[in-house]
Amino acid sequence: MSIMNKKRTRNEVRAEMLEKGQADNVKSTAFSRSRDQKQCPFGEYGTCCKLCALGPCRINPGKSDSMLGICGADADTIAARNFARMIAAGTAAHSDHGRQVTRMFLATARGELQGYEITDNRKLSMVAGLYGIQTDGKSKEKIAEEIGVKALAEFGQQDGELTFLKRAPKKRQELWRELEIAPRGIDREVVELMHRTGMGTDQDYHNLMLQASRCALADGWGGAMIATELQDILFNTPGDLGDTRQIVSGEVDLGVLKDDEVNIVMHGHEPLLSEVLVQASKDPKLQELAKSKGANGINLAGICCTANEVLVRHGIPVAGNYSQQEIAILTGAVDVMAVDVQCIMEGLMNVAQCYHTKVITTSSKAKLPNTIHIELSEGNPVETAKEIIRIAIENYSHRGKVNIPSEKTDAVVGFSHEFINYMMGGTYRQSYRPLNSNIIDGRILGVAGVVGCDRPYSRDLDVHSELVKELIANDVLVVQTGCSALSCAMEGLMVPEAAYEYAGPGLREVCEALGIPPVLHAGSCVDNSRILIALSEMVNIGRTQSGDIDHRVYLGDDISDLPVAGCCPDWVHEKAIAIGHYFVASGVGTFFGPSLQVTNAPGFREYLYSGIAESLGGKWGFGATAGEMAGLIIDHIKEKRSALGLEEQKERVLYDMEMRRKLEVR
Ligand code: BF8
Ligand code: SF4
Repeated sequence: MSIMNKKRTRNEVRAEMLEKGQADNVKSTAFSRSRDQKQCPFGEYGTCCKLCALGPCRINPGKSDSMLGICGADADTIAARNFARMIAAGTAAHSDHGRQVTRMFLATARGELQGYEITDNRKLSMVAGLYGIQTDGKSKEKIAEEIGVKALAEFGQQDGELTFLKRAPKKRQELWRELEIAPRGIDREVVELMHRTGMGTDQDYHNLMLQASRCALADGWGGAMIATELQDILFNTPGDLGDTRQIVSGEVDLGVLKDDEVNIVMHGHEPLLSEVLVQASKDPKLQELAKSKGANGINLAGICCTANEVLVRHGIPVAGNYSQQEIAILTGAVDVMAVDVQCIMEGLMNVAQCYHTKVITTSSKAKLPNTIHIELSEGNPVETAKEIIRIAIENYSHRGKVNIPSEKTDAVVGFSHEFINYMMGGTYRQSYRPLNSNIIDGRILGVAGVVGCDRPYSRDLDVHSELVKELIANDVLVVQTGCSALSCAMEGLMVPEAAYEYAGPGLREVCEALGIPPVLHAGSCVDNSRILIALSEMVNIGRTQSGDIDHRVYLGDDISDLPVAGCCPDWVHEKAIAIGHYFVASGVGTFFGPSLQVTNAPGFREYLYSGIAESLGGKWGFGATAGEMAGLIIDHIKEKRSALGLEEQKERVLYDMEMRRKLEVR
């Protein structure tokens, strides 16, 4: 396996494809539109309010102390309401995904749905245990049905607490209860936050952020976690395949598209669609049909988070991340792009119209004009998948000029919480103990979760890999999800060899011993919930059964004590803000860039960057560049280390301009 199989930088490839687009009469792409759009400073700095028809009211940068909206709202209130509404929207997105998965899970358990089955028995019994379901003598379908009923009820629950909160360290749970931010029901927290951010309701941003925290926690420990766990039961936990455990490898980047095969690109988020497409594509009749049309086979590739889902479970190749969705079509080789929900650019249609590509929508929640709509059937999803594949096969012969860049990279992926546990200790001694002890002895400085979106800007350096390379050079183990993970995979950071090339000596030694990359791909954006569980586990093993500290592995009693950080270096979607805030409310220092839409609200901004830590332990931070974010993360981890009394063994490896220049994007 080579990490050096790229001839050109991603920027060069992109430039060539965008030129092809121009020649093919594509009017615009996100790259050209992002040059044409001038961002409004009021929105960018967080102080535009359009909550009511007296506005929009805008607080002028520089005059924010004196200016007020017509109702009297100040810059801090306006920015806080905008911020909180993003949290509500992000929570709604992940949780509605979780709800859909739960509905399909329940239908599968009841035998009402063909194409899915209850696959991961280990996770089935673990989740049953959490819900207090007695499993003795029951079939797996019966257990799953009981789980499905309980999980579905949590969306509409009015009182009490979400079940998965009890997976957090005890001290964290107590803090949530003390602050009265333990989420009661998923939908309730979203609705209440929407209510409280409306005109004339909650105008104390401290109070508002309490509800924003409760809502975000309903995402991370609720909707998103339910999505992850039930998807795992249906489709297998990445890296944990019943009796065998193995990580998978896959290829990433435009070079995965094939000249001589029918290319179907799956784009969106819910693996309900992509999983049945994977199954259906193996149907010998469809393979035959493809051959009869002159194609050598059927090639599936993913975009965005649904790509992550099938990459980490099956090694299905990935054509790209968010910013690459239009570029995939520019190759002229995409016969069908099948989409479900979230992060689907409306601009796809303009591009697709210049090619033979058919865009097929599959969810009643997300239709695009001038596309084919084939609803993912709630009765027989495999039939829907076959229909989509047949359309792609029929469309194969309509291709015009095709130009598929040869560039692609290998990635070793599938580092679920369960697999990390196993890889550290083997089958009989599964544990995070080796991770904690490597942190204590300084081989690993700490752990950073680098997650989220990527923006369609042309740039010489890729912000994700630039940041991650600096972190691993400083012995920070990196765990990734979302489009950021795909960016680093495309830059060759997810193969074991990357440890030799980029990791600091301590981290390199650990990676070498375990045969793992220094950057671990844990899945899609809802799979950030896996990171919450991993962090809880790092805390929980610090004490023995009887409650005594085990000094060999003790890293504090709460997530907020751990030498870890979160980062979303290139956020786009509101979902990223919801994720950021559930990490903060879980006790993690979380750093975003290259903007944060709170700049011109000094009181609220300072509250997010420091004041909020007094109650939640976690806080927000902002860095405009990869270097700034890396610095903030490393400083934060070092602060946590010194609070734990861990001796500092080394200085930060600073990436100066010279070193940055050497980090050329492959
Ligand atoms: O849910 S990372 S651009 S695809 S929002 Fe969207 Fe952002 Fe990508 Fe995944 Ni997550
Ligand atoms: Fe203006 Fe207040 Fe209405 Fe916002 S809620 S638009 S600040 S009047």
